Amino acid sequence: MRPEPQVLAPEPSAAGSATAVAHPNIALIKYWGKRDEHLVLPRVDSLSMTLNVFPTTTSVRLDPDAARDVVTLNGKPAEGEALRRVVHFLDVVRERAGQAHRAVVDSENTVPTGAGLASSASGFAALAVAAAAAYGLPLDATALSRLARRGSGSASRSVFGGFAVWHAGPASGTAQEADLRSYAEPLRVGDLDPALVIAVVDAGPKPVSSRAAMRRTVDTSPLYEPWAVSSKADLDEMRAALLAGDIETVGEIAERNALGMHATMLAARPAVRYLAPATLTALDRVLRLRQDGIPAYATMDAGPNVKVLCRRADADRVAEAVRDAVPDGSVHIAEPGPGARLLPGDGR
Ligand code: 2P0
Repeated sequence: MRPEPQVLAPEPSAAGSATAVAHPNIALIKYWGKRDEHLVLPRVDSLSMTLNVFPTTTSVRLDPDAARDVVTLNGKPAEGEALRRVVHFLDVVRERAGQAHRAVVDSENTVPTGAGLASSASGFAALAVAAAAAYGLPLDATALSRLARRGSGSASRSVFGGFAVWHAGPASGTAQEADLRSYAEPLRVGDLDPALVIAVVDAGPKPVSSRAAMRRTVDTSPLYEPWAVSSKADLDEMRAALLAGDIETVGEIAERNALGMHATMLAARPAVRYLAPATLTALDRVLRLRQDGIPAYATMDAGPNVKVLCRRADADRVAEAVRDAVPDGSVHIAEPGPGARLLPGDGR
């Protein structure tokens, strides 16, 4: 599998409007912890696979007469923290473009309602590509990744299809240097033919936002620093295993990296626990699959859902094995998907 040569970079849009689509990504080496909240600079490098399911489609139209941004998410007016984050992101774009016009943003996200799967990665990747085009910022893929990062860290990786690494950037030096050097780039991998089986555990809303949970973990967990150190080694080993097309080693590293991340949260004060009983049942099923000779490895993010990395040829069997672990949820099979792109014209 080859990395995409480049993401379709937006052309400056004379019309002041653009529509873009982006897909979520799942990290195999996790992003957990920031060193700069304002610039969204992470403490560790991370590595992910962009999915071919659950796209977000977002249109941005400049409105010279409007006094404020109007944001619609899945047909409903955005409010509170969701609105604040989009307006803040548009402010970053406006400052770069030297423009003051407010915008009308309309975003449709296809993640099943209540699935608890992160939509901020696909959401801010699509918004970055659409807003850059609408405001006439001629950004290449690297600059779009850097920009998407300002909305949500994981969005920097959804700018690219397939596998991507997000560089944390230098820990010392000026903020400007750090900002410039923290972006994702596509990663060359060997012959893997992977799938991610997503077991959705229906457990209601998150107890703590990932942003707040990260902060608490970095500030209070005695296990955070050791995990961050081991994550560096995990990334180096993961790169080699991906290049070699060695799905067993890729899976082993991904699973230990994710469990380690959850250990850092469990040791935070007070603890952050996203894993639910059904999560552990699903993990047992994954272990049993391995005992039966099927290479299947689990990863979990800031929620109870389990994503199982396996060979595409084994995905149906893996899906069957985890289905009864999530009686109230659903199971989906995803493969590597495309990077963020502008849709032609201004339409959907
Ligand atoms: C990841 N997660 O690497 C990690 C693993 C969750 C667990 O990226 O604060 O929504 O907007 O930068 O990107 C979730 O964090 O956080 C996330 P912000 P984001 O996928």
